[in-house]
Amino acid sequence: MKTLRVFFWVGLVLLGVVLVGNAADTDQSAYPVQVAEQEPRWDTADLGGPSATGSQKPIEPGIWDKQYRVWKRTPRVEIVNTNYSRDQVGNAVVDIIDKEGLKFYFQDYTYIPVRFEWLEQYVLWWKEAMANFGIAYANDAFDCENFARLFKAMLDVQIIPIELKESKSLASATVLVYPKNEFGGVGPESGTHVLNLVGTDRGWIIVEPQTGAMTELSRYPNLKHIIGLAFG
Ligand SMILES: [Ca+2]
Repeated sequence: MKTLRVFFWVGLVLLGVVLVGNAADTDQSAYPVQVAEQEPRWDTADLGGPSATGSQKPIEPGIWDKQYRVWKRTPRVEIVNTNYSRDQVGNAVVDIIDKEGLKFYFQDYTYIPVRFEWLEQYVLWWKEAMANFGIAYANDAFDCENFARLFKAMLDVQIIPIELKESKSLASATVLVYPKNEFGGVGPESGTHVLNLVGTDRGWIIVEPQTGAMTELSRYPNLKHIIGLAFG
């Protein structure tokens, strides 16, 4: 009987250990892990912001041209035979915006404009590509700066087939702005907005990549609210 009693107590203690262990495991695996709010330890420019919204038509995937049964390429880029240094680009844009404290980001040294008619064709292709590829607004996940970066990247890549004697890139930039006034179906809104700027033989052209709207930089209704420009 004594042996049985010892087994009973040992069994009870082991059961207790198992139960307590399980309870601890449950606590440790609790999801989601709560992380205390932290103050950011870096300086940040607000690079995003609310942007155009609106219901989207159902997307037809692919950029297959049903009429010609081919993948539609971009219209071949037509460049202007003029080189601008980054200083010339910056000064020309500053003269038009005429505002203190503009921020410029240049990664290259020499820039070439495109023909305005080509830009018009490219924007038409871009609008069709957006519809066919399903490039659509999705809150922060794909909003103004995402549209602007993709528009710029797709435009910049057009230079690759062109034989160039010197190192240069297309004169295109993303523009960070406070959208105080409506332009191209976007705004007015609080926060910040990002859209595109392209150098052409008819001057600097603002493009709203979400809608394809275009205007001369000097006529852009938020000209005085531009914060900075990022060139390639
Ligand atoms: Ca975003």
